[in-house]
Amino acid sequence: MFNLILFGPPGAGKGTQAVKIAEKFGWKHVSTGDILRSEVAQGTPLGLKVKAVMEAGHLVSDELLIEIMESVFVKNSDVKGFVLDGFPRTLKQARELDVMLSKSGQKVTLVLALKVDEHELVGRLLTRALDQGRKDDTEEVIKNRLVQYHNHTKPLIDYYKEQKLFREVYGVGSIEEIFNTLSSTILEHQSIQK
Ligand code: B4P
Repeated sequence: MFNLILFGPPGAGKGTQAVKIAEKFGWKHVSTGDILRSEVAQGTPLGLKVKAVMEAGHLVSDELLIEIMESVFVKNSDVKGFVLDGFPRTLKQARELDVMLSKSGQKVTLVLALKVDEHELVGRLLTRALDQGRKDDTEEVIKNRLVQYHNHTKPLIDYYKEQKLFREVYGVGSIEEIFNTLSSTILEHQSIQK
């Protein structure tokens, strides 16, 4: 089983690339952002709890995210692999992910990070605001999301570097070019594992 974490700041292209990777390799795409947005759209108790937090560009609590991911793993015990998009986002989530995977004898296989400079990130998210009208794509909220990334998510780079799981790919260029680089990095990693 291949457990891939697609890593990067908001707007780096994680969601865009995760869909393509999941399709090519036959893996299950799990976007915690999509899961949370769907709860908000349906007005579930969980959605009502997280709506304001998300709209302000803050991180939803680790406890809720861990609960969500536990149920994802239970429901998808038969898949060949996972593309985790947006999870983990804090050190606590990363450590809990290791615990959850170890319950079925699994580990994180590879962390692929998309490297994109901040100016490009803000531009992309503002463009998405025009196309999709996401409430967290305003300039002020984007700034907040980047601060959250620097404070809580960026430290995961060292966590995964220490485990020699971290690989970085340049995330600027055409979607297809970036996808090809990500795919060949995965294939290379698979061949080393065999
Ligand atoms: P997410 O949905 O994960 O938000 P994101 O980081 O902005 O998504 P992503 O990075 O995938 O955007 P993409 O590049 O695809 O999370 C939203 C919120 O949910 C968080 O702020 C938080 O509140 C909450 N949340 C989620 N997970 C959590 C967790 N684990 N813990 C706590 N809270 C959590 O897209 C960006 C834009 O760029 C798109 O418009 C795309 O078309 C464009 N793009 C992509 N590739 C491009 C390229 N190569 N060139 C030009 N544009 C490109």
